[in-house]
Amino acid sequence: MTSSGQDEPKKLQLYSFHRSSCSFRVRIALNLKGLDYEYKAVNLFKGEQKNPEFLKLNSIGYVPALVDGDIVIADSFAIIMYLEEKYPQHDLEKRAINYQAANIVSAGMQPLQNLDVVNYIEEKAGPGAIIPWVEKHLGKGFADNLVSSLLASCCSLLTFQKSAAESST
Ligand SMILES: N[C@@H](CCC(=O)N[C@@H](CS)C(=O)NCC(=O)O)C(=O)O
Repeated sequence: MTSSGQDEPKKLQLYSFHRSSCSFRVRIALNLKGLDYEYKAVNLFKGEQKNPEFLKLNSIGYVPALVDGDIVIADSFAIIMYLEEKYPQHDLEKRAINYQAANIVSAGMQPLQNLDVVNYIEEKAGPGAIIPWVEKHLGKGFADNLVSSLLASCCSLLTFQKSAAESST
């Protein structure tokens, strides 16, 4: 209870695996925003994402999942959008560029290398078959420095806005 008699807000909880790129991006966002959270480890190599307790949070069996009081959000992109709306830091234009870069990675690249996919390909096409598959799909996403150019344009936008603001004062 706080001194005004209200319940203390509960600490955010992040269900995460240290090797999961989807979890990295949420940890990065939480840290950039300076938000304190409780780390709940889910070991994908031990299959803990399939434990009934975790499936109650995310029935598809993927990390990350964020618990904010009664709210459960189980998708890195949705979590980051939620955090930005709840604790806004950026203008619309910068958010749009960031969402584009994030979605290329989270929809066009990462899902193609998920454990389920990798194991399935290795099972059907044999050991090592996964390597050209991953190279192909990572290569597409990183072609022409697509993601880095987007992020660089976002940074130059920031620099431009900062210098415009400085010159108008
Ligand atoms: N769209 C989801 C994808 C989540 C996802 O694919 N998580 C991977 C780790 S990066 C996972 O939990 N994989 C477990 C498995 O394949 O069994 C997100 O961005 O959060």
